[in-house]
Amino acid sequence: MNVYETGGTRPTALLAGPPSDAHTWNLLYLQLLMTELGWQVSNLGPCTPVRLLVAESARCAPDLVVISTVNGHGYHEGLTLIRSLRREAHLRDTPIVVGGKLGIDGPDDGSRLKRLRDAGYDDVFDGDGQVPRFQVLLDSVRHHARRQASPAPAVR
Ligand code: B12
Repeated sequence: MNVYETGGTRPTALLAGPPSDAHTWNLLYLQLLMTELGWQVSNLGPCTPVRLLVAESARCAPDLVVISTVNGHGYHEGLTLIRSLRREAHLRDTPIVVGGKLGIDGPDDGSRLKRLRDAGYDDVFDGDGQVPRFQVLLDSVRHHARRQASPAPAVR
């Protein structure tokens, strides 16, 4: 069980690029950012097969799964990917987010983002300038995970 206090275990994240996406520096950037913020990050790298993502998340039960994609296939591939992940019992309630450059015509009017959320992402970070909002999400997941990790007070 994770205990996110001094000396305890840090919150954990699985980070991956989807199967078609060969870009790497986006993943390294996020890995460094999250590590600096106190997370323990397992970076599965670019072009991560869905089977590997499913198997690794079963093995390490992360507090958060982060999908980063910049090659422009993010909307379409992101939909297929989240449907596959949410079919797995162990990933039904895990926070999963996607971000990067999701399309090829810039951030959209919101309708594609809504489809991604409706399909199962907890949040979507499309386009530049999303990192501050992502940090808020990280804080919120960390607090939630810490509450779950704390034993309930004894009732007398
Ligand atoms: C280097 C590069 C490549 C290299 C990648 C090498 C490697 N091993 O990484 C190579 C040559 C392989 C490549 C290939 C392609 N690329 Co390229 N590539 C780039 C380039 C020049 C730099 C990317 C980079 O490293 N940036 C540095 C990192 C740190 O920044 P970043 O990726 O933008 O990530 C930031 C944000 O997006 C954000 N972010 C990313 N993910 C997430 C997730 C979350 C949760 C959050 C909050 C934020 C976030 O945070 C990061 C820091 O700010 C960009 C153009 C550019 N100047 O950005 C094009 C670019 C990404 N490529 C592009 C394209 C189209 C391709 C190809 C399809 C080209 C082709 N026709 O073959 C292929 C796709 C290959 C594939 N299978 O994926 C387009 C994508 C278009 C779009 N989405 O609008 C870009 C934007 C170029 C362009 N202007 O058209 N590419």
